Amino acid sequence: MRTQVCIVGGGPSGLLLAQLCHVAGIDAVVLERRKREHVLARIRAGVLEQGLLRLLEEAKVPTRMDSHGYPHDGTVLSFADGEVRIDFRAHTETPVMVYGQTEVTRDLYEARDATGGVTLHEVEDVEIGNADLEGDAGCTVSFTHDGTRKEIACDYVAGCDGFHGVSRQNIPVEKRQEFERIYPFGWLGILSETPPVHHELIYANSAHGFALCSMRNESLSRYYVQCPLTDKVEGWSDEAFWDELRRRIPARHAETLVTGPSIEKSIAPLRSFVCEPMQYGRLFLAGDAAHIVPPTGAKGLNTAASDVHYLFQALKARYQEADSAALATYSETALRRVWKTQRFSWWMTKLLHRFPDTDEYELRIQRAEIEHLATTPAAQATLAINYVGLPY
Ligand code: RFL
Ligand code: PHB
Repeated sequence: MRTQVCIVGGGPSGLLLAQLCHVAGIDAVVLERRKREHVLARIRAGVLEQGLLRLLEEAKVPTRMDSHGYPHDGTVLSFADGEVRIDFRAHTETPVMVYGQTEVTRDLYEARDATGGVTLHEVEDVEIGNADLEGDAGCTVSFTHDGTRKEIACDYVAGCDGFHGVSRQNIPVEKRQEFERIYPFGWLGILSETPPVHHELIYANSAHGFALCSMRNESLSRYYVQCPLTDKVEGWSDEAFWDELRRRIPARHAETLVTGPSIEKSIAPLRSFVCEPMQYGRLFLAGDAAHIVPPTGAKGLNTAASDVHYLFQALKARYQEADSAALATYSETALRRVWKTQRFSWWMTKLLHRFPDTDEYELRIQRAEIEHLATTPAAQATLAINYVGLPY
């Protein structure tokens, strides 16, 4: 087999890149380790920036955004002594879109099916060969599929295989630097077929820890509570979850919260991570393969999308104008935005969570930061500008 770009990973980053390439006449093959149903069953992001919406349009992906997407003009942050509404529209004239990652991924798979592009599922033992070669010689990706060892010759490899993927490991250790923060808590999340407690998201900082009220539609809610890393999902009954959530959100919402059985429940650890550089020879990393943020700022999928944008622009220049300059500086370009979303996600996490080792001094600093935010329009504007998405 031969292709121009071999994309390792069929999550949102890989599929979006594949569709953009298709529209630009660049040939791509997608290799995914899991079954399609597995990829589609993962409940993850819920808030999309305009940049990602524009990319889906550019990739000519028909979405169900008109019927299933919910534009949000603001979000609520709640604290022990009150609430602050961050008005996105007033500060940025830009809403965000509440539309599940599951839906985005389904739309992308359907668009890929329609184009007849090659996507191989259940590939194992992916190995990238000759990634370091400069000049005209291409590289290879070998893998096991249907019990047979196969090889694809290609010009470039896009490593879109998420945090636990293999692509990043192909950058020699001495050529890569990794930056990491592990947070001392996780998020216990549930999905329930109940109406959302409020029409906007609520990020709650409470004495009992962080909580988030989110949603997918008028009858499907997504809620999270900060929990110790040692907790197990089996140890959390639905009742215990609802009780804990009620303790953490403003009383007026706790009183009207509609509860019901959870249809999904999981614990996600929180981590910040960046790999530099995001490229090596003919290999280019995009999305979670190169960086991770704690979900507090809703930036993971959105930052994956901005990487895909920069990588696609660079590939287009290379194939349509024989200009490789943007490819050579891809990592530098992408990392500038990556670090800004790292900063924002880290800051939101510090602002809203209870850290187990926090002393009284740090609690006072957190309270001062909150008061500053609640009383300073410029601080609210900064939050809004980052939340709706920095320009590409
Ligand atoms: P993914 O989605 O992990 O996809 C990578 C794909 O690669 C496959 N793979 C391999 N394929 C072939 N060979 C291998 N060796 C492979 N190894 C792995 C995997 O099976 C998978 O299909 O990475 P991608 O595409 O870069 O997308 C990143 C996003 O999924 C992620 O950043 C977001 O989900 C993060 N995130 C959020 N982001 C937002 O922008 N807004 C949000 O509101 C938001 N909320 C969240 C989140 C993540 C969460 N969790 C569970 C970590 C909420 C949560 C709870
Ligand atoms: C979600 O709806 O899953 C969600 C929303 C906002 C976040 C994180 C997760 O910051």
